[in-house]
Amino acid sequence: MKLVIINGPNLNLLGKREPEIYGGTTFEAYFGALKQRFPRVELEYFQSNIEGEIIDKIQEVGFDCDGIVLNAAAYTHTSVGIGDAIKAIEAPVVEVHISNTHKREEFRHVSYISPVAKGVILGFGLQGYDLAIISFMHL
Ligand code: CA2
Repeated sequence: MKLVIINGPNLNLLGKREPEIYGGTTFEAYFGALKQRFPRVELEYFQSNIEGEIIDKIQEVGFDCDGIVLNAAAYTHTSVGIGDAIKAIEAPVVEVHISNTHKREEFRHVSYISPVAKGVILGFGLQGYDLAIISFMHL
């Protein structure tokens, strides 16, 4: 099984800024441990701060993998383009957020991803990515 994790803007700062909200672990360190926990899953990781690059990546892998784990970060709440890209591909997308966006500002309660996602996982910290991978497994 091949899964692609796509992270959106500013998630490259994980573990480096605002640890009280997003934790103290860098995504690279977490991703290394994640690959060890799921040795039979082929995992790819992509991060971009640029909306068009995220859309390009969704289109590139969307016909070629078994699923996408997407944290579109701030673009979640604004991007019709990312929502349209998800609609256009074959691979199912699981939306992940590290924080519980419903406990935060109202603008974070809106998601252009949720209506086109297979499911949504939020508020479990980085563990949400583990849960998203498990959701693709036929147990
Ligand atoms: O909780 C999440 O995963 C979010 O997608 C994170 C986004 C935020 O805009 C969404 O509403 C919820 C922000 C990512 C910013 O990441 C940072 C990490 C460390 C330091 C600063 C920002």
